[in-house]
Amino acid sequence: MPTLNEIARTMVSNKRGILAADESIGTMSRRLESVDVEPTEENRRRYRELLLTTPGLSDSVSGAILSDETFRQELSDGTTFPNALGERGVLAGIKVDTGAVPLAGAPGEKVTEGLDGLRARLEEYVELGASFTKWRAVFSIGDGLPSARAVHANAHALARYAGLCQEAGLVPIVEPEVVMDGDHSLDECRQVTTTVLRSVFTELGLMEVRLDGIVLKPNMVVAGDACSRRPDASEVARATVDTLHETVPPGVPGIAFLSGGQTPEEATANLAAMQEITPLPWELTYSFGRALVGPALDTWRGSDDGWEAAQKALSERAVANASVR
Ligand code: 5MM
Repeated sequence: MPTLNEIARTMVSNKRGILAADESIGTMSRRLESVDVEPTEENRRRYRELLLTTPGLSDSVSGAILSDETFRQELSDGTTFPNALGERGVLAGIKVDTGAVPLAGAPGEKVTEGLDGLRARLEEYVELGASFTKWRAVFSIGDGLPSARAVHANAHALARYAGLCQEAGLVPIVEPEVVMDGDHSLDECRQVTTTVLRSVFTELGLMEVRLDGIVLKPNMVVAGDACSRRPDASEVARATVDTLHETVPPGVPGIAFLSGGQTPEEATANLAAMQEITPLPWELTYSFGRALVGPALDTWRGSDDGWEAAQKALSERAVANASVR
């Protein structure tokens, strides 16, 4: 049995990254509707089959994060999704949070739930073939936001989740996302990301989570999507790496960024600019969702005729991100 550290290092090394295909049923249904595909269980399954059977996927992708629905589904040939990934040399991951809900007393802010019964769910996911897990907390930047209580509640939940996963032999991806929505500057994003990451690592420490057995999945430090000044890739890279140096202990094996609404090209360029800053104590790679699968979904549009072209579109993005080192 590989150790937590060995699994974590496999997830972030050798130029490979992690495919985030764990959209909840609601999010995936909306994405299918956006390309005129009926949001049925079977269409969600077909789309995930398309992504995960892409030829050569394991050259650039070390692991794929799935949702509970997909984890229990099968390819057309009857192989379960976790087994199909294993056969292709890709680790199977499972999103185990149950979503973000409004946080009491904190208007406009959310706390991620899913701790109740998590120990038993993790045991089942291990049986089904999971090697790692994911939990995402979201933080908005705004007037007085994020509040101290939202930062603390979410960091505490992330640490409790991470502890339970390690107890079950699963590597937790710890995903605190400061979202891009808003007109905040790069510097404001940097300040909030610093506060959030400091709180997350304080809580991980209190919970005695082994830092060599996690993967951190943060946002890049970028300006809000409505900010008039658009920092270039070198500014984003410098601000992000400086923030990580201030907050992330060197014992963490790797950092796999979310894309957060950046275009595929922006996300790749920002990652490439970070790879030019050396030396770094951690591996830096990608765990993109939309920036990896967006072009494939747009190409497929539910048609069997578009299947191969869609797989090629995914492959191109994965290779582009894996080639930046
Ligand atoms: C793929 O989307 C993930 C699940 O989102 P919901 O549970 O809200 O449907 C999401 O956590 C994703 O893994 C991260 O946000 C990274 O995706 P992006 O598109 O930001 O790279």
